Amino acid sequence: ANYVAFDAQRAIEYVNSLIDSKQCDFFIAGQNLSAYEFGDGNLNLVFRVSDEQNNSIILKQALPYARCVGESWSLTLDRARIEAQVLLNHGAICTEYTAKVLHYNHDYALTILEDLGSLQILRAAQNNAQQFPKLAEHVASYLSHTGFYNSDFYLAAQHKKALVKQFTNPELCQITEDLFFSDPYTEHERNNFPVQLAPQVKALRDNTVLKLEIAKLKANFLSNPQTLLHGDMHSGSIFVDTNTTKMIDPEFGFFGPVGFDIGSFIGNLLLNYCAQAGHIEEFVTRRNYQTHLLSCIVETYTLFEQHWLNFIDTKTVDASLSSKAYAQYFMKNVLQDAIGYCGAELIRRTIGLAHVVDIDSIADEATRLSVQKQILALGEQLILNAHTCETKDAFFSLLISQLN
Ligand code: SR1
Ligand code: MG
Repeated sequence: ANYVAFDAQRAIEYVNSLIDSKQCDFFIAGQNLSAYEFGDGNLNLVFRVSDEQNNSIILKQALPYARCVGESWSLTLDRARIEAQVLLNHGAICTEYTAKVLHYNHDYALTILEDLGSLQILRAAQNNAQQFPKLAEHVASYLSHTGFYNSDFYLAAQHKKALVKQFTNPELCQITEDLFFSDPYTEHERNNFPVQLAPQVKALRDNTVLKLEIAKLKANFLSNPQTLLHGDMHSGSIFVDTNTTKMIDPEFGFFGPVGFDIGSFIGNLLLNYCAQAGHIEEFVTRRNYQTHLLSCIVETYTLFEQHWLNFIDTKTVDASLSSKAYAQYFMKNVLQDAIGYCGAELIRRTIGLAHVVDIDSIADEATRLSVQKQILALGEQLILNAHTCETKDAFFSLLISQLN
C-alpha cells in the first residue's frame, strides 16, 4: 500500500480491514466503529477508534512532516517504526510501564496501541497539583531495567551493535541535537522567547564556560551509544493514575547516554516546580506541592541508581565490566550527564522552539517572566556545576541550594 495521511473515516476503514482479514483481536466483527482525531502533540495524528460497547484503541500515524511547524519541516516516516520497535523492546523488559503495541503497519507508518485514556497525562495532572505516590518508583524501575538490559553490561557486543544499527534514528536525533544544544545558544528563527528575556539569553550565549559544557553534552549525545533510550522523557510522554505509570511516544528513541532520559524526566519535574509560582497562590500549599516534587526527584534518582548498581553487581555478563570500581565510575558519569541534560532541558524549554504548558499557561506576565528567569538560572547552574557532583547527595544539595 502507498502511504496516505488518514482522517477518521480512513482510520475506521483500516481497522475494519484488519477485522475482515482476521488480523485484529481487539474488536469483534460486525460492529459499527467510530473514530475521532485528538492529537495535540508536536508531530503525529492520533485517533481513538471505538466500538459500540466503548472498547477502544489508539491509532497513531506519523505525518511526513512536523505537525507543529507544518509541511515546510519534512520528517521521516521511519520514526513510526522506531517508536513501535522501542515500545516492543522496552515492553518485553518492562511490560508494566510500557504502552502495549497491538499492531504496526510500515507502509502507512501507523501503530495501533492500547487506549490509556482512563489515565491522565502527567503534565496535565501536575498542572493541577496532583500527586502520584508510585511515579518515582515506576519511572526509576522503567529507566533502570530498560537501560541496563540494553547496555554493554548485559548484551553480547555483536548483538548490541546490531541493535544500535536497528535503532539508528538520525533525523529525530538531529531535532534533539538542534533544539537542546544548538538553537538556544545562538540566534535562530526556531527560538521563541519574550524580548524581556533578551539580557538573560545574551548572558547564556556569552558564557564560554557554559558553552563548553553544552558542547560536551552534545558530543556525548552524538557519540555515546550506552543504551536504548526512550529519547523524549518529558511529562507529556507519561500516562499516570494512583497505581499506574505507562510510558508512551518513544519516537526519539536511539542508543545514547544513560543520563539523558533520567535528566530529561527530572528537568520536567523542575519545570513544573518553578511554574507553580504562577499557579498555586497560597504559599503553604505551593511549598507542600513543591516539596512533593522535590521528594519525587530524590526518590526517582535514588532508586534508579540503586537498581543500576544492583544490576551491575548481580547481572553483568561481561566479566571485565563487573567490578565495583567500574560500577562507581560508570554511575558517577551517568549522574553528571543527567544533571547536565536536566539543565539543558530547562533552558531549551524556556527559550527554544518547544515550550511546556506549565510555564506558558501562567497568566500573569510578570510572574511568568520571573519563573522563566528562575528556570534559566537553575538550568545554567546545573550545567556549570554538574562535574562537581560526585554523589547523588551532592546533586540533591545543589538542587536545594538553587531552589531556595
Ligand atoms: C519538532 S519536535 C519538538 C519537541 O517535541 C518532542 O516531543 C520533542 O521533545 C521535541 O524536542
Ligand atoms: Mg511525543
